[in-house]
Amino acid sequence: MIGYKFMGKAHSHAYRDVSFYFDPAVEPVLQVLCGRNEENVKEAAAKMGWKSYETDWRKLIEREDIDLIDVVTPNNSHAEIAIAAAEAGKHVFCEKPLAMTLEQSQRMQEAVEKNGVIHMINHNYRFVPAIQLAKKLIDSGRLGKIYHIRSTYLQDWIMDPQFPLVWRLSKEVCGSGSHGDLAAHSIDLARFLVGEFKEVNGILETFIKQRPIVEDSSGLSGKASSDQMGEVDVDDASVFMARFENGAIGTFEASRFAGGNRNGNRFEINGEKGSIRWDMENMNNLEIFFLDDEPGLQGFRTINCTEEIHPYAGAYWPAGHIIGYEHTFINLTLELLNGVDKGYSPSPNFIDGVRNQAVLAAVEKSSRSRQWVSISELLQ
Ligand code: SOE
Repeated sequence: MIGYKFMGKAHSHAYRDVSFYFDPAVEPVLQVLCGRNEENVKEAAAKMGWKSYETDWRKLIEREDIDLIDVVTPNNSHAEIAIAAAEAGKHVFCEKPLAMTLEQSQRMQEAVEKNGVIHMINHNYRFVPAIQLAKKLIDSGRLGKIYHIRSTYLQDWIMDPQFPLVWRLSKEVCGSGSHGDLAAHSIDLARFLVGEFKEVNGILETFIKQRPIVEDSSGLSGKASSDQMGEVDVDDASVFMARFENGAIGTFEASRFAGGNRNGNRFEINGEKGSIRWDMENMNNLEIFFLDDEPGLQGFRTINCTEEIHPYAGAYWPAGHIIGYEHTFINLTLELLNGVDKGYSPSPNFIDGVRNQAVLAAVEKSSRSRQWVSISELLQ
């Protein structure tokens, strides 16, 4: 695994725990952790249970005792590392968004396909039992034809204008701001549940255009190191409308300026026979409304998806004993390991990553041109 901060911790925990709760077809071995700063990577490896460490990812990729490379670095190195890993015959698991641009993501897809390696991208929210129930209800027709998705992914961690210029606020490192970081998750859930996007029309906005420079910009917080200011060249918020191939329409809002929302990943989907609602901060529950319920008793009911009948839930605790954020990574890791064993790339994989990147790029283009942008035209 290359990188060891927030996502590195989540992935490491999942590798360590997956065999505790499930019986994956292959066992993960935490062989090598890689990071540029020797002292820090050594300490992280010891803490998170990795057997050894490297300070140069190219050396890591050359090693013969590695089957899979997990990329949890900032977005500007995903493509280079993933392509090199694929060319060295290693399976690749990559953080989202897949790349900085659509073109880069397409090269990543080409590389994994050409080299016949397994690939997957980390959209962990698909692996929440309540989201699996949402998928089952929609696929089995219980909601009928889908009319609407109303999706928001709201955070508030950079509202203070004195919050420093960390890496997530630099286009050179990230490609985009809340758009690629947050809207990418909403796009993935919409593709998973509603279907493929047809066209989009959106706005990206940066509210605070300059921020204090910070010496170590690698974290998600920190104190400004001087009075010197630097330019914020990514969006603080992204808002867009969408039409789907199947006729559904949607609205999407991703923001880091939605005060009071710490990780407000939420959506509502309305179909001809019913509606569903989900909120990450209450992630074990799915709210469901059926139009054919008895008149006078109609209303949203709350299903607590902790019973054994729900995917993944049975591996953890008795019904009603909820699971959390970290378990979404464990569930995803189970699928990744089974894919590696059986020789297929579980969804969401790099093909999903490219389609996601196309929607991100289309919204960016629309924000610049103030026009609707078709996804299939970008993918040509
Ligand atoms: C930070 O904004 C972040 O950790 C994202 O990078 C994750 O993908 C998201 O799930 C939670 O917020």
